[in-house]
Amino acid sequence: MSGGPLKLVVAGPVGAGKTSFIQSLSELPVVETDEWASEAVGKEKTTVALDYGLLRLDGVPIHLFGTPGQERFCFMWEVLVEGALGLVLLVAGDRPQDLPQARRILEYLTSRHPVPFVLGVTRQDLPRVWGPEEVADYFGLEARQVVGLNATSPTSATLALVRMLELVTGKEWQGAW
Ligand SMILES: Nc1nc2c(ncn2[C@@H]2O[C@H](COP(=O)(O)OP(=O)(O)O)[C@@H](O)[C@H]2O)c(=O)[nH]1
Ligand SMILES: [Mg+2]
Repeated sequence: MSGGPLKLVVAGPVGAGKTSFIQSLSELPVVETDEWASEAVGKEKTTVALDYGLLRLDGVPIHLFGTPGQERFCFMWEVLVEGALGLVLLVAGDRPQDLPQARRILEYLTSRHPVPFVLGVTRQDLPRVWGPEEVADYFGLEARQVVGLNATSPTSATLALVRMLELVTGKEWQGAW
């Protein structure tokens, strides 16, 4: 992992947990660009441009960029994914109705820039949500590529990040690479 700043992109539908995930991992206060939503997105404010956070792994800075969830901002997704180390695509386990949109985002991004990705199913701390196995079936992905998490928990978010980095490096995490 060398050559230029390391960038990780977090994508997914509105409400998937992107901003929470970046907040859970970032050592800096997250720069948010939330604005009043122009669509009914189930919350008043939503990310319009991007979220930015920073974390260090073994001293190596990793820049975290969260993409806006609304599809009218899809041109931003592409800009962000270019040159990224990896992609974390999030979908909320209690919003199966968002799975088709999550699939569209994934296909949109990976068809333009082949990038290693992990699919994160958030809200695993809540009862009666879709688990990673069910979502893996829906996407036709291997179990390894789909991870359940609570995006609001730093420990849980870190484990999802580790899975992503294992996929990127092809190595298992031993406490260091
Ligand atoms: N219980 C629980 N709440 C979550 C989880 N992820 C996100 N949330 C909450 O869901 C709401 C939307 O999350 P947010 O990070 O803003 O989603 P975004 O639109 O993808 O950036 C917030 O109120 C979060 O606190 C999770 O894994 N578990
Ligand atoms: Mg957000």
